[in-house]
Amino acid sequence: SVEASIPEPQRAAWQKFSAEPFNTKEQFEQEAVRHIETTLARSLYNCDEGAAYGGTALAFRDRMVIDWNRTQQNQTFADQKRVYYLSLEFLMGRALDNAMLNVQQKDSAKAGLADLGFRMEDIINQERDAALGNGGLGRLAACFLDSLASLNYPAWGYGLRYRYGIFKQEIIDGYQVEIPDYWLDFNPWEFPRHDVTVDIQFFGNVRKYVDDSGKQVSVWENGEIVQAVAYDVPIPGYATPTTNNLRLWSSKAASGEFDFQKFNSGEYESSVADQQRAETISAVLYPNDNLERGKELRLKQQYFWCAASLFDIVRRFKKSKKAWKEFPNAVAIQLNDTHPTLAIPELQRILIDQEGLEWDEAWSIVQKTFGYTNHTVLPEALEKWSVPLFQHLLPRHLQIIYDINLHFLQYVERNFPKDREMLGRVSIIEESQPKMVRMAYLALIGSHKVNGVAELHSDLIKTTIFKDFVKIYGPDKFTNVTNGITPRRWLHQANPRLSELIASKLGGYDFLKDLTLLHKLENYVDDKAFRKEFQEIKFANKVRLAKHIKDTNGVSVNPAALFDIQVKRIHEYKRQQLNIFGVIHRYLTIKSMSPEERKKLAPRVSIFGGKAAPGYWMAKTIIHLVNAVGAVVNNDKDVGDLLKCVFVEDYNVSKAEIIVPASDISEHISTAGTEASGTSNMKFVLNGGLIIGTCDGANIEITREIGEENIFLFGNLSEDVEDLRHAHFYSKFEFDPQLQRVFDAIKEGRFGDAGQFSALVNGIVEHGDYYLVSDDFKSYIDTHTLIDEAYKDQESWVSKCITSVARMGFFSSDRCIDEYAEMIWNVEPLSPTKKAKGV
Ligand code: T68
Repeated sequence: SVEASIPEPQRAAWQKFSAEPFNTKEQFEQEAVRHIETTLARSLYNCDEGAAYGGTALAFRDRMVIDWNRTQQNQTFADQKRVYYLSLEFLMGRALDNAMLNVQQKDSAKAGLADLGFRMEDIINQERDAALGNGGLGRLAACFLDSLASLNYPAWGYGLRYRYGIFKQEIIDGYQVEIPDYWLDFNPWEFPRHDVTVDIQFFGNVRKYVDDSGKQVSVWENGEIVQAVAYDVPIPGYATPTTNNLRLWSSKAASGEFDFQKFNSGEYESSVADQQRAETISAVLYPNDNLERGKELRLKQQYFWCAASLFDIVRRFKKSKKAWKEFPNAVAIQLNDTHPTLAIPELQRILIDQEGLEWDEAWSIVQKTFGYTNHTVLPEALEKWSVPLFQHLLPRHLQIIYDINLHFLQYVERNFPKDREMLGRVSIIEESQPKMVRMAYLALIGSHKVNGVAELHSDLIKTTIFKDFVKIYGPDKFTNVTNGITPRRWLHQANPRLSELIASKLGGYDFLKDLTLLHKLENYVDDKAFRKEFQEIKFANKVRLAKHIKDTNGVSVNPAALFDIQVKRIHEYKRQQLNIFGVIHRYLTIKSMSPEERKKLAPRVSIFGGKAAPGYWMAKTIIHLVNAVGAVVNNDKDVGDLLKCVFVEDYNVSKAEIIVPASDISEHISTAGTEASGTSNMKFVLNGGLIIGTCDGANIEITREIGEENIFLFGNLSEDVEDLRHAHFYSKFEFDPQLQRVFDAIKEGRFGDAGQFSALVNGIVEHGDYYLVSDDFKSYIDTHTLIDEAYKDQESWVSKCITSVARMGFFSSDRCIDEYAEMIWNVEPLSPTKKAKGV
């Protein structure tokens, strides 16, 4: 055991003074005040909310560290297989509220803070979001970390410690403006490990020679070295002592003699410049979602992070002194999209160049170790890197990739001798000018399982981008793991009153660990008191959002109106343009009505939010149109409360926690076949909102779970998309008159200079309407009419909402992680040691 390795007298001394986690209000206060007075050097007389946040966070950090150390020791000694989740993005949001809830000490802290003169909510709001991600992919990684810890899996996350997270969005005169997000001023949640460093090489050349035993050896040398420094973030599980680790790498100049010489020979400035160039690698998160732009610095980020993580994983494995063939029994590595694909040739390189394994033996270890998750079929999002760039930056890896490809193509040739064209189609190297490395193919070939993130998506990858590979490897290499969300953050934390109401009926909070228990709520669908409380909670959440909108946009919205929300990254495939055209249609309809007719209408608030990639001009145009429409509609006396249109600035995780619980209807309206899964759809339904959506991504499974009668589906199906696109080019189009009326209003300049929006309209009218907005428009607005009617019948509406919540158990990320563990990783949970205590 751990203890037995330490001599008795020392053990006794350690145990006597070892830290204990606090469990009461008084103990919390003692810890918080100590930190405020010592760590932060403040006092009763100058403790503002920022300092109170600091003291609270540090008190919780200390508490988590005790369990964290214990967990790491426990996992090391248990020596079970571990999971490593490699993701270039972890969209964590705020940590304090989550930490308080997961260690179940929020009540102590709330009472303690009240004693000290502070309100919990104000303290929580002091924290900045850790926004190291773009959208769904990054937030999925964060939900997975929460589930891995909550389910006691021995697991680590590996990522990059960006100095700048996703930009902060400001709306100025209706346009998006990006502000850098420098978030590390005060980050109590990370532990710099200046002793955990890895030297990472770039550029250089490969020298080959034959050694004494006659073996070909490759040495990658004369490159430039950058140092990776580890920063560790504790990830507390819910209601368990298990506290896992998220290791983020930061880049700095290698402290070699070279710099020292430069420094001494008076080249101070160029030595500082080297320093800064090295630090650039982990400086900034690329702000594109579902788009790859082939920038050299991005490839550098990817290799830097993969190489540091693999070095760390291999170092840990080697301490166990096991044979290399045991590696896949000790290590499972999951690739979150193709961003970490370089980990595949990197492990092969370590095994053959450094550890001296034969190619085949090494490759078999590699394939057993990796699993690859695909998150998109959009062609513009599939990663490709130019061969010349690769050759320059990572010459040895390019050779290894060519060798992987050679072995693979020989295998294909043997098995499909008649299909010569297949070789070109499936080659990792695309024979273009310049040649390109297709990362998704490399990820697939180097992994033992490939999964999509919702059923439709997992089917689509098998019939489109990976069709040939299904023939080559057979269907069993491909599987589906439908995405999920953590109910801790997305129910308990974001909607505490709903969580409490559910707990009161289900006899406690067990549903937060087993979300399928929600099914028992169906017994309360007709319970008057329950329904009333459920509605009151929704209303209170809408009041909270209305206040946020008033404070930030200056627009008053009526909380009794139907809140219709679309918040997600702005992208043509997600079709915020369809939504805003629908809003314009509604506005024009209201304008054309008599005052008597208007009285029969259901009041609406259309709420938009989301960031556009800074270089995505069309997405920025959509934001501009939403704001331009809002400026007109919100100030039109004819309209009043019947319609408001607002754009919530700077949508992020902490804003989502306010917005999601306040929706009546949310929009998940991507062109069928384009949204791999979607995860906010799950969040909205879990919080008692209904959704309008296309038959796409996880909407389909949500429908299956909650029932067709509880969702508003519309639009064309994915199997018809190809033909519809084709038709736009080969037949003359008569647009739906209602959509035509919307376009006419824009062209007349009713929302400002029409020229600003012409590209958006022309994309549909003249350039083939790739996202099929015109094809789905009628069905979309007809469905909104149904929604208006349904909302008027509040009794049946509430029944739909409650029934839906009760049937959402499937969409917990806990279910999802258990599926990965069983089907892909072959790992078991490790029961935590009972008591959190030092060595
Ligand atoms: C999203 N992908 C999918 N990508 O769009 C969404 N891409 O359907 C799915 O639910 C979610 O992943 C989780 O599976 C993204 O969010 C990116 O953010 C991204 C970032 C960089 C490069 C490419």
